[in-house]
Amino acid sequence: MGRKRPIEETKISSLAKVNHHLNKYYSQRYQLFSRFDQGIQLDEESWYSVTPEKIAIHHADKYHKLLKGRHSVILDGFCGAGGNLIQFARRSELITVIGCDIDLQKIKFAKNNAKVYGVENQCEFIVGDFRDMVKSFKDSRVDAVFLSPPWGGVDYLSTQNYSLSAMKPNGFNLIDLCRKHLSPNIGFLLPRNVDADELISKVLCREYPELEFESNCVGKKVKTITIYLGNLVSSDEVKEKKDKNDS
Ligand code: MGP
Ligand code: SAH
Repeated sequence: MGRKRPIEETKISSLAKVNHHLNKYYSQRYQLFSRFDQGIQLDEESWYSVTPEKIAIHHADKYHKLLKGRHSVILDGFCGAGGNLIQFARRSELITVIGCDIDLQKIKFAKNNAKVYGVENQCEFIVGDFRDMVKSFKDSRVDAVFLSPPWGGVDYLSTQNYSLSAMKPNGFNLIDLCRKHLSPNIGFLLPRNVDADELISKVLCREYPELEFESNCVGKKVKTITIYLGNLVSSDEVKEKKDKNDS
């Protein structure tokens, strides 16, 4: 008699079978969450949107360097099922992560998944539209923001040069909102087909003197791009400076 599969795995496996386009994500499940078998819960959008664990750990290292081991607050504006939120919290007990998502179901998954990794006590959750929520944080206790909004579904690669203005919410507006109401220290997770020229020129004319542009790989494959703004830019690794852009 074969091994009995855990209930959650069976449920998700059948979801992946019904939705054939989810099969490839299911086969990468341990890259998404190494503790997948301990009760991770995801819905369809989360399957194709969650940040692979290795990349989320890298993001957390980057923020931890900025926060220098102090008590700090990171706001994960589009936390989904918690791929990034969990790793930010795991990086240090001194970090509190506020996870915001417009979808109550995602917040329920994020809470459950944070529990699987034992970091639920470091996480706070807000259900709502990030654009509205931002304004209630005027007297900010936020040290840094992470943005990973929807890219328009699994077909985001069908365009050659992906523009942040095509995102809903508009990615350039999100940067402006964060800078105005929260913190200039922003990490923004972007698709690998992002229009880098447009991105760099439009961000640098937003009073940011520099930005860091990074490809994120799992194995040899580039999965995502991340840009860093404000103090998240590593001083020794400045990729694009305003003076270079101007010359
Ligand atoms: P992918 O291109 O769908 O997968 O997404 P992959 O494995 O590169 O596909 P292949 O067919 O080219 O091999 C790559 C990664 O981008 C996903 O694992 C997610 O982390 C991230 N991602 C994808 N989408 C559609 C979104 C999104 O809408 N929002 C966010 N924040 N991340 C996404
Ligand atoms: N980084 C996450 C995945 C984020 S996917 C992870 O690793 O798990 C993008 C999320 O943005 C989705 O969960 C979606 O519900 C949420 N979202 C979409 N529009 C939003 C808005 N206006 N405000 C807040 N969240 C939003």
